Amino acid sequence: MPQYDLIVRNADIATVGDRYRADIGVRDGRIVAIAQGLEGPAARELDAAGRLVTPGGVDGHCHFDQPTNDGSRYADDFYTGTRSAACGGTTTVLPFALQQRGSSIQAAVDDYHQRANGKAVIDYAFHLIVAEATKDVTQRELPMLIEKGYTSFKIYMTYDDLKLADRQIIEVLATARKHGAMTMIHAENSDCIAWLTEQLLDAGLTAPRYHASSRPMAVEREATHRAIALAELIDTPILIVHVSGREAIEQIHWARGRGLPIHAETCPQYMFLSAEDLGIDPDDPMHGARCICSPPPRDKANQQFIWNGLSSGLFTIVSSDHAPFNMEGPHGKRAAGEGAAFDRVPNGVPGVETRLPLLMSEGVLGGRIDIHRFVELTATNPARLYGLYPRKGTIAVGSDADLVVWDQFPEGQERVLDNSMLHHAVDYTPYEGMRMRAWPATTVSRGRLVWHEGRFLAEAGSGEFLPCLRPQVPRASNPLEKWL
Ligand code: DUC
Ligand code: ZN
Ligand code: ZN
Repeated sequence: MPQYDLIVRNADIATVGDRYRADIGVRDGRIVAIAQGLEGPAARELDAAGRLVTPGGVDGHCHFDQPTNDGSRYADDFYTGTRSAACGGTTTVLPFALQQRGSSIQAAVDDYHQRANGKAVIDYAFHLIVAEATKDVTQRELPMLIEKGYTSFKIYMTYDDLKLADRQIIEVLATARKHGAMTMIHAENSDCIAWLTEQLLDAGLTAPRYHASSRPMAVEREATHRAIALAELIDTPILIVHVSGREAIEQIHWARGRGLPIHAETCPQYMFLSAEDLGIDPDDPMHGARCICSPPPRDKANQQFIWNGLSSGLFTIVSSDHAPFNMEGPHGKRAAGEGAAFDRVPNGVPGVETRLPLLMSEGVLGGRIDIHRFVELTATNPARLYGLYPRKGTIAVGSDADLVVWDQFPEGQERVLDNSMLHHAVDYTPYEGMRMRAWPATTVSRGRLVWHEGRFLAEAGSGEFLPCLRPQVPRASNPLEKWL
């Protein structure tokens, strides 16, 4: 019997701390040896030929088959969503089990398992969305679910059917502190958005580009500051999700200076899109709807602030916030009708497959971040934050054999991004036409080649559910003061 199921030979291995040339031996889905000149035999050998090999990506924020209540429908289910992730080098995803108001979180978890079961092609864990923070939820359900491996939850400061009042946010944060969970916060001021939206609609300003006017940076800045203040009061870590702009970044920088355990996520849409992408195409007034997401992409100058936050260490993770709606058909961006006002367009952009290639191309090969920071932002830190490290997020003996072997394209031979190259079920990509300097040649998920030489190879249902441990980050800024 061969000693290894797979050996990846001549890998240029990059982790957060190291870079070296070695062979990687895999047995039963795990890395069991890393050495130069590893002796076989192996059932299969893959020659990386000196190419860069990074840990499989961990996408800490994506939406697949999430229930909606406005007639829209997410284009990707767990099969197409995880297929797309795998083809873009991601081997673990964390989508959201959404609590419906009037219902329990357990019901949402049960429903979401049904949706994932038999479909996912790579491993997955669930975040919980807490839409109603009753006493039963904060004192019974969340503690019970945390014990079962659902150790992170998202709460919203906006969206009428999801938003929590400050008092409820405090209750959730206190539960997170007591039981060691991570709270992810969508930080935008709901009342400001409602008022600005009303003014814009009253003035007849309904086109997609007014989405950005209805949610300016101050709206995000205020809510980010408030979230930080509430987390400081409870003395618990939080993650501000999808940070879009320099004004929110300033708040996070300020909080870090105070020693507060505030973590921050950003997404490719804030590095590569701008408010101009919401602009009007004379031939299709809905064209800009493809880039409607919240918070919205900002002015072009803002992109540099995001890059600065990535290189300086301000951002903890880069996620896709993959929220896939088709442009065509009755359940996508036009669900409220042709020419519907911006506030009725489903929010979100697809990006689970392009997250890693974009950051490798423009971040690492573009000289903005080094390869170690790339690994930290896209794999190691999300795994740590959500209690999956070191099983996921690194290349080490004992870790799952989740790997990406990279192709790089020299100047002049870049691959031009086209939606037909992608494996999601969405009819567009907001990054159409971008010149890619790198793309995964092979993705390995628990020792299986799931993407190789341009072919998707995994079986529906071969991904496994991952119960999460507690976040591996400091639990409080002042752990000596245990007053809760
Ligand atoms: N904003 C969110 O908060 N979630 C999904 C997509 C989006 O744009
Ligand atoms: Zn959000
Ligand atoms: Zn989201």
